[in-house]
Amino acid sequence: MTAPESNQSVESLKDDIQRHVALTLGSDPFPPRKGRYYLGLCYSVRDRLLGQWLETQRSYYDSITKRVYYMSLEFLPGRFLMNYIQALGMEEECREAVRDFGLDLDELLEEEWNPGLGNGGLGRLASCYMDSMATCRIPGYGYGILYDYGIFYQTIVNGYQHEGADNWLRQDSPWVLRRGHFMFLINFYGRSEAYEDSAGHERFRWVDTESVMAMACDIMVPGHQNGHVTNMRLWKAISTRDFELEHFNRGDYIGAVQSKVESENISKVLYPNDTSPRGKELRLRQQYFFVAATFQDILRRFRKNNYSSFDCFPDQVAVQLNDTHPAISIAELMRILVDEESLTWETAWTICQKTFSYTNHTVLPEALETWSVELIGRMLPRHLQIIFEINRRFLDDVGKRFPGRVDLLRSLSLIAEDNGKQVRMAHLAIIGSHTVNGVAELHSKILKTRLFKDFDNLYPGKFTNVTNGITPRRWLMQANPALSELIGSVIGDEWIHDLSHLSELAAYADDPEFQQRWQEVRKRNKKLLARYVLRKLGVGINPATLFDMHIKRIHEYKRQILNVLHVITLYNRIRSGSVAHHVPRTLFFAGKAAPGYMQAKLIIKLINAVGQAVNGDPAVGNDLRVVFLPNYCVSQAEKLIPAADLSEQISTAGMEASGTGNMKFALNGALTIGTLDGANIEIREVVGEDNFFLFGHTEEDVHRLHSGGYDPVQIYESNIELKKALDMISTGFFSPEAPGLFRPIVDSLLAHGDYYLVLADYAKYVAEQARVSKCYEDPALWTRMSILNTANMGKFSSDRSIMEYARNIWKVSPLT
Ligand code: GL4
Repeated sequence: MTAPESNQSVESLKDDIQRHVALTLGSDPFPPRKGRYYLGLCYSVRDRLLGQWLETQRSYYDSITKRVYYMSLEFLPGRFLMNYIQALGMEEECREAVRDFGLDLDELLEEEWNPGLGNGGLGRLASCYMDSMATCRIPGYGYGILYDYGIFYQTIVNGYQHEGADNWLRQDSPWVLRRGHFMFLINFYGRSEAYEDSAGHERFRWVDTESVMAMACDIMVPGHQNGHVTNMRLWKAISTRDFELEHFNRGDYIGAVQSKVESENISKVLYPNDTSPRGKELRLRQQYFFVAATFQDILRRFRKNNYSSFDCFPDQVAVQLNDTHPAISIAELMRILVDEESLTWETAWTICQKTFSYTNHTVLPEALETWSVELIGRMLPRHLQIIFEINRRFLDDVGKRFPGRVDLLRSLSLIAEDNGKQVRMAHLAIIGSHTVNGVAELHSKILKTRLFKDFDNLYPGKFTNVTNGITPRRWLMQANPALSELIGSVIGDEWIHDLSHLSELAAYADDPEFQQRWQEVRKRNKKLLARYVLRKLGVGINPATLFDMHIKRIHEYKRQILNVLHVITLYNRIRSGSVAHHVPRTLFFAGKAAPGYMQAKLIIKLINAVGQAVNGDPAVGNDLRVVFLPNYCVSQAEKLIPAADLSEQISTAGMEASGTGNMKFALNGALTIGTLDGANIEIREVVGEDNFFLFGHTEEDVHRLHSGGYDPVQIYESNIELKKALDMISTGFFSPEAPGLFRPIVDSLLAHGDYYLVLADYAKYVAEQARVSKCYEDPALWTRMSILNTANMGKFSSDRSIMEYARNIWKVSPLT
């Protein structure tokens, strides 16, 4: 762009900002204030995107292509403003415009609240996929719920997690476009009624229901500088008019208002459990609410396209179920096709199986969703009937193929009987879909060989793998501008669209000048983070130390405890002077614990208590620091990851389905210490064994140890350093005011069998950490390893994942 044009566009942007401050917000533009000008900028950027968005949506209709519906109860998009600005290629323009008002763009960006509409990896993955669908021009939509309250706001009080309300919509978000004219009626409860149609066939209808309205709220998801803007449609519950009238007619004004409020509760709050659903009625209501609204929208579009018959439905519609949370879709589509569209059961079932595909995101037994037959029968009586009929036909079929195999019928049935009758949502999702995928090679293998072995035998070829990915736009370009610029200066910017180009960096891995520039960028990022930590916690940290990060949800399988045991071990070594010299480290922990997960909350307290002891001990000085950063979220991750030297990916092998934080770190040049779990295995494959710190038992070892013979107490007795660390925890060294406080943690390891094999991996972990320190002492070696990590991460772009889904599962091509 030439200079005069650019001046012109800066001037018109400035005019727009002030116009929005005055006319949209009704505020005085003078003097320029941060909060108002932030919003003025948001509206000005939004204006520039809306045209592209309308154009994209129109192009779908013009080309009548097959569309993808990505259904997810969670999204974690992170802040939007910079994402939009960069997608439009107007960063310089924006910087200049706000600078002219005496403001700083980076400060304005901090005004934006994070939309916390997800728990962790699963929700963030959905947002990376939206970004890639837009950038790869895959025609599609994201569907979910617009929660009023996102994931709780975490504060740390006296070392304990406290949960606060995350009222992110308190001040209307400029990014949420409310579509008051797109409202659908959603039914619940009531009963299924049999009747005879004119041809004398028995049919069913759902009657005496209670209802609520679903209102569409849209958020734009732009592709990177390609003019393509995908829509993310989130539903908000609105009370129905007739629902209120019924009460008004009875003169019950307060009752009418109360029932209005109650029905709107559906979209009030996100359930804060990661990998452990609770069978709560409101949660099932959320699931059906969003499923029913989405299918009405899908059918509305399908009908608009002049369809000739429902047979071509799967040629127009691909629905991806993000975990089992939307799996009730399968019963809902059957209900629509059979009850409302009068299709035969067989035709309807064929359409269903051709339409749906399902992604499994976890093998943890506590995470596999089930709903009691009683609850589904009460809330969704017709759906329960349909589920029973699906099951009856399915088991009939299995029975014919494998006569006499009662065990098989029991293991495959949609209904589990051992704990009261429960519907297994994963089984429904598997049999109602044409394809089921895991999210990393090992995870997909475990699905086929362990968790869903019988299904894999029954349906050869149905199970497949799509390894997760992350968007390089947010996780490198936006989060790490300094590294992006350095990369761009040697290999150009093509990596932004095609991450495999990063491999060209490998040629520079040993180049002393490039190495120095690489180190400077990393040093700068570490300084920025140190400043952030000082601002947030009032704690000073030294950017020259090794930055070691363990940031993710707090869960026993992710083994924050193993890391803590290492920290205590280092602490003891420093205090006893048993190591000649020590590589100074700063340990970063961040992550939320589910509010009802007591052990995880106690782990947070332990991390903080160990931090307090270590940081306050003059014998330690600068050699070891521990910080716990409260309220981990997308924006905080964007600050932490570019400053990391070491990425902790130390889950018990076989338990982390994939992980995506592991990818973000390696992409930004951190080295990984990790187990052979999830996507770690594939990361190690591409970055090379020499550039990855590996330790720990394999998934097969874990399986064997779980089958019997594992004795953590014997390990404890025979390892002096381990014993000392555990004894300090259990005898109150870190909790002198309440010596027994951390007993439950030590009990889980010694008295209760150490299910997550922390003790089994301790010695190897500590030894590998020593190797980490040794490598860090050789800057040329470390920098080379760091460059080679970034250079080889091309595979983990979410563009690659999305194109695999598009080609192999959805059968859609990018728009031209
Ligand atoms: C998760 C997995 O735990 C995580 O390993 C994976 O990366 C993510 C996205 O596939 O999905 N499953 C659930 S449940 N929450 C997750 O974060």
